[in-house]
Amino acid sequence: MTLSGLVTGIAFFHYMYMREVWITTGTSPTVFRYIDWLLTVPLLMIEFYFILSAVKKVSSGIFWRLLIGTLVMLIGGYLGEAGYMNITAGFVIGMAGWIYILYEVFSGEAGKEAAKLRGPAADCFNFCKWIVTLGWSVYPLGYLFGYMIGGTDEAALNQIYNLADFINKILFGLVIYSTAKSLTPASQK
Ligand SMILES: *C/C=C(C)/C=C/C=C(C)/C=C/C1=C(C)CCCC1(C)C
Repeated sequence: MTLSGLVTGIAFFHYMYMREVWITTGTSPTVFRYIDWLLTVPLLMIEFYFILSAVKKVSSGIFWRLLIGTLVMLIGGYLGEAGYMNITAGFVIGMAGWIYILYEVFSGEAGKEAAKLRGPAADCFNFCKWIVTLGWSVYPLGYLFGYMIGGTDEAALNQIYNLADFINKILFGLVIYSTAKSLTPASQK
């Protein structure tokens, strides 16, 4: 719950800055967005590790692999968006990082450990897994429509990224909240 609070709190502050950049310059607040993602996405990844480690002993390799996937995904995306790398190359590297994360949560050690669980922790892991698959698919779509299909469209890019952040950060928090509630003994509620 603390992590979810941090994620939405950090995003709140960055959105204040991003709003300012958009209003005063009319350009995409790419640097602020990636600083935000670089902080909040690893926190969401730690969440996967915590869901598992709350109910069983798991290796920290899960956390490190998810972190590596996150860094590859975000660094690729940033280099492409900020113009340090070809747009398509940045996209391909970003996609590779995301696919690596999906592999870990579906079929890697994290996925295998989660498959052995039952009850609220298992439901939570599964729900979060689908957020990372379906909810997160909106980001590469934003990149595609923002830079690759029909030239650069910063307004579309920002609308899609804003919507994705809104859905994904809040939904993750709500799932964790409902799981924490189900795992809390009645005497402590
Ligand atoms: C709270 C912020 C979140 C959950 C941000 C997630 C960002 C992504 C899943 C970004 C993914 C990208 C790709 C899969 C390929 C193209 C480049 C990115 C970085 C937009």
